[in-house]
Amino acid sequence: MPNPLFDTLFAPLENRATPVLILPDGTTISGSAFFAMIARAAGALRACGVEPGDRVAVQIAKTPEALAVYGAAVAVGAIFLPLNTAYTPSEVAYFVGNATPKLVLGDPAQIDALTPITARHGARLMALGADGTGDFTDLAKAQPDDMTVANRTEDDLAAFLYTSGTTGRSKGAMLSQLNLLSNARALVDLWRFTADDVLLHALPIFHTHGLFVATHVALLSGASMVFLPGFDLDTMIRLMPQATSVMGVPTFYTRFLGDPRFNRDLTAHMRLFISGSAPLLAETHLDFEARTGHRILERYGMTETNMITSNPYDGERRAGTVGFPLPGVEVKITDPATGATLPRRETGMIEVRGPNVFQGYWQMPEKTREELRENGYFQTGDLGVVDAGGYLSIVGRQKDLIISGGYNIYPKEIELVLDAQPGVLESAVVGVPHPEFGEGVLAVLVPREGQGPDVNAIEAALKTQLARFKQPKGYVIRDSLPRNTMGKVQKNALREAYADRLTKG
Ligand code: MCA
Ligand code: AMP
Repeated sequence: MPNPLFDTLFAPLENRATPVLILPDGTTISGSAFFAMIARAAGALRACGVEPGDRVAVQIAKTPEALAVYGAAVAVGAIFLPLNTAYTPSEVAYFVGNATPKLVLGDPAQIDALTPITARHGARLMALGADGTGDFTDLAKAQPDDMTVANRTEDDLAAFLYTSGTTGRSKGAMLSQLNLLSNARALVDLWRFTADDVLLHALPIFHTHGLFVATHVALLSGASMVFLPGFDLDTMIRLMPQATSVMGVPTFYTRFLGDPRFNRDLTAHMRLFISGSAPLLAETHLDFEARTGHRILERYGMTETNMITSNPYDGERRAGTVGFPLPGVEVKITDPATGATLPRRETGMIEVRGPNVFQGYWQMPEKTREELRENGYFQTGDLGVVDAGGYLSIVGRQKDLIISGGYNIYPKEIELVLDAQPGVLESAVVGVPHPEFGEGVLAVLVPREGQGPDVNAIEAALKTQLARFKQPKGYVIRDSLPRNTMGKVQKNALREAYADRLTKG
């Protein structure tokens, strides 16, 4: 039965003798062995009662077994919902309540904390650990390894990826098979991936970058992945000689440049270094070229749209720009106030239309209408300008968003937690320069009269409520927040006043 995403990405593995995954210890998993893992995981999903259109939420470590669950979700026609492993149970509770998955997979150490959450929403909970074991794996091992694939069309949904808005509440971006497939095809062509490529894969697989860009490109082109549980500099340097390509966030590249072993000799054989998810400083681009002779290829995307633009493979990869729209994708710059299209070289809102653009936010039609125009253009909330040569540069954000090491952090979500702390009258959260993560979270607190906030107590309280990467890396206490005549907090003034707060010693 047809299932375009499965047929394109996973079916070709069945008869592939070459490795699809290479693990840090040198063990390899061939295409056919991985196909059998997917078949058994699909059997386990069915044994849990998962049917086409059901959601399967996973908060599990990056392992071959975890990737097989994704393939299995596609095979059974489920909607895959990966969650950041750093989320606290209280954060996970929201996603489970909103998406009402049939099945949740969690780390064995989290099962006790997750049990009341899944019980409340009638979801089944099973374990899959960082070593690949757990009761879900046991169930999968008991399944036959012949594959049964559910009938799907390109318009069926394949995944929900949650992304927050200015309100601080996350929205499930609904991605169809065609959204994912069209983008993977465009990227393989553009970046010239082939079966000879070996991608050093250190990104998490719960976001678009690691799952839909890196993994899909490798699967579609027949490339292999050196599949690492996370970014560890020594491991990256040790395994670089086996690879042809890297995809990473800018923090990967600043970490590489911080190590003298990362030099021209180590990278001489490499074909391609790609960066995205956050702005790559022109300085990093130039330092990288001086050190290695390679020009990083920077591209731009969003959870709602997959990849939108890319610097060219053959032409000039221009530092500080994100290149041209992908084939089949339209980009225009509009006046944020009126929506009118602006001429080249004028700065405005980046809007995007094409087969890559998502189907809307799960059960939030009014939010969908606010951001996705009737004519199909999606308003990214990023501000950009197209130069005379057609290169797009991102010059700012209209949305109140912090991007730290490639993770998106919504100030409102943190402000709500801070405002509820004893001694805090009000708070403002801003992103300020951070040497390693590009931007870091800074909290500005206004004390209640006669009752100053205790920062240590606040830090301790936040630990149980917010993922580690969202917790402020610095605190400032001041008498009041700067406001404009409308009463709106002037975050620019705070960003300027405390610009060096996370960079100086
Ligand atoms: C770790 N920490 C962070 C971050 N990562 N803090 C802020 N921002 C972060 N991104 C915290 C840790 O909790 C720890 O805190 C301390 O910083 C040092 O941790 P370390 O072990 O050095 O960090 P790491 O585990 O090596 O992680 C850094 C990382 C990781 C490898 C850059 O953040 C990462 O994989 N980022 C990629 C995110 C990504 O895939 N984004 C794509 C989204 P403490 O020591 O205090 O406990 S998709 C997307 O944006 C769109 C679609 C697109 O265009 O791609
Ligand atoms: P997400 O919501 O996780 O999908 O993150 C998407 C956001 O990441 C975009 O709206 C941009 O603000 C930012 N982004 C992605 N790639 C780049 C890039 N190459 N340069 C600057 N910002 C980027």
